[in-house]
Amino acid sequence: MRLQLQKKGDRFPCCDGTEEITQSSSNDTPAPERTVCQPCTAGPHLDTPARGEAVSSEEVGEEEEASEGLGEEESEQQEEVVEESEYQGGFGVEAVAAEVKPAETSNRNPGEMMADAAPIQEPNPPLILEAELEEVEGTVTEQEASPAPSDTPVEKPTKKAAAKGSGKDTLKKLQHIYHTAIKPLEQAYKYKELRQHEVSDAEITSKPMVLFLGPWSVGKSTMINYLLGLQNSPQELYTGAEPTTSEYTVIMHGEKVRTIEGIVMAADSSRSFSPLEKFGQGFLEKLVGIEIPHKLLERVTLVDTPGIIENRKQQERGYPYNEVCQWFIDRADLIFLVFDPTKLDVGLELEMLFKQMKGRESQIRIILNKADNLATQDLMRVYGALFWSMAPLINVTEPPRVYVSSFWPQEYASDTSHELFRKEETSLLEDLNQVIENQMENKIAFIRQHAIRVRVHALLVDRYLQTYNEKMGWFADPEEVFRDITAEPDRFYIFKSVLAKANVSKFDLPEAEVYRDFFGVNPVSGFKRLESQCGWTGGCLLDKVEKAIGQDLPALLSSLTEKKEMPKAEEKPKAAEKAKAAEKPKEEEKPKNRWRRQ
Ligand SMILES: Nc1nc2c(ncn2[C@@H]2O[C@H](COP(=O)(O)OP(=O)(O)OP(=O)(O)O)[C@@H](O)[C@H]2O)c(=O)[nH]1
Ligand SMILES: [Mg+2]
Repeated sequence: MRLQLQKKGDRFPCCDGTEEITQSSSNDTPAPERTVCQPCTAGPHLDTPARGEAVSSEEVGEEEEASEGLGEEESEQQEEVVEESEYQGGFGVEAVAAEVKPAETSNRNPGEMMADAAPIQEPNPPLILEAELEEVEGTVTEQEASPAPSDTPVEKPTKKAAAKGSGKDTLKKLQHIYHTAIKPLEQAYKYKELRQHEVSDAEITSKPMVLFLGPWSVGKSTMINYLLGLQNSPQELYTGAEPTTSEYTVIMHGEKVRTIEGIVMAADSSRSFSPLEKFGQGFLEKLVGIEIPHKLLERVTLVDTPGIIENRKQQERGYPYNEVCQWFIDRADLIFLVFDPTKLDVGLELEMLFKQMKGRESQIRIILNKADNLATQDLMRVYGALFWSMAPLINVTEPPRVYVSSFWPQEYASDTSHELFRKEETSLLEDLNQVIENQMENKIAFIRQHAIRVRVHALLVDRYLQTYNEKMGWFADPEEVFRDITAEPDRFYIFKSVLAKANVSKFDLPEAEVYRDFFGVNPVSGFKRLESQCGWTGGCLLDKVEKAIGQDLPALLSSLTEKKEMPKAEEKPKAAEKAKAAEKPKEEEKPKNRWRRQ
């Protein structure tokens, strides 16, 4: 049974006497300012279960069992969810209610179910800033120091808290490595001005980001609506058969539904989007944030993007499209590259995007969406064609995973592969869940990739400077020398000599033209040689970055893996429990991931 759409407004039935906020359009179509009502009661439930398999009563039982086993802390959190959801008018209440409701009346959307499928023992903590970390740690110490009042039950440190603690630790170490080993070199060689790639604390501590990219009208916005269950709600993203989305829409968690203009998002340094200000006011007008109190968004931020229109000239967009894409691609923990099987045109803009994704292949998932438009045989043909057109673009031994399904709440057409679509949808959600759980690993990898780029940049500037100094004789014209070396860097083996250094990949080298502009603003003579960037106590800047890339960050990564594995060893059931468990019939075993259908 597929999810049935509701009449507009049903989810937010109570507007009288509630706060009204406006939500602007995120589309080309000049939509009127929309009023979002903050409901005073929970919206009604849909009568049919979500698409795919319904939550079985067996699973519901398991969930009840699990919640019985939760500590006080968890119960409190659940109460909070209920309070919040009353306010949301349906999202959260439905989620909690679905835990105890029989499958037939469950109406939860896939994203919500996935959010619930999160392991009770979080591998990574909610991310917070260093200052907050210290504050938190200070509070903990104070609490530990003062004895608990006799009538207060002493809260034992739970495994969840321990896991959180270890995650916080990793985050703190990551920030420390960035600030002490990478940032100094970044600043000394003005890396920020080269690629507009500065890493902020907010970025290090932000939630994982999922980016939706692809040609126009392939169903990106519909997919987000479906994942979050936004269809027919006032927050529903605009969709349509024509090119619809013209803005980068960041869908994130908030206490209440509200829209944030791009200029406001960029001005707020506590958000990870403030570096986007560098792409100009033209771009900020194309950036919009939507905060929604949704459970999935507590763990992940989704970004909808304008569809690629191959025959559109880039300058028409009014902002540097490729650079903006690069910014999001570099930071995305997961990139959903969505295609419509009925129009697989790979043109120049998409090719450019593939180039920009080099090095991020493991984050890419290709989605052959709207697969319900084709009969199975045609779909197979399209699948082959997709790989054929992508082969020269994604040149890795292990090509990205392709998901074939139809990510919308409508019924699949009768002559299509229902079973396959459902399984693919489940796999995609598991994949997403995995990425959320691995967020800390991704952050470390992101910082390491950033460090590699900073190192390459510093080596290049150093080599330019060395060449410049060598060419500058008593009678040399500085202007002429500068022009020579920036116009023809290959004549002076600038890039080749950097490439010859250990661990420099040609794919990490920026284009030579980039340095013509860079040195035009930052004269080459204004920099210092790398060999002179050493302090008495701190060592040399380059050595620090190299140590971070080669030792510190990989060590942090492996310590994280060890920490994740450790609780498993501690949790080993005692012999008696083991024997008891062995007696139980297999079906009663709890699946590791509650989302996975066994
Ligand atoms: N048959 C079918 N149609 C779909 C599916 N998903 C979306 N659509 C339709 O495809 C059209 C385009 O959907 P959008 O979500 O607006 O596509 P988009 O990729 O966001 O488009 P742009 O914003 O223009 O880039 C709409 O008319 C949707 O109703 C699907 O799974 N199957
Ligand atoms: Mg769209």
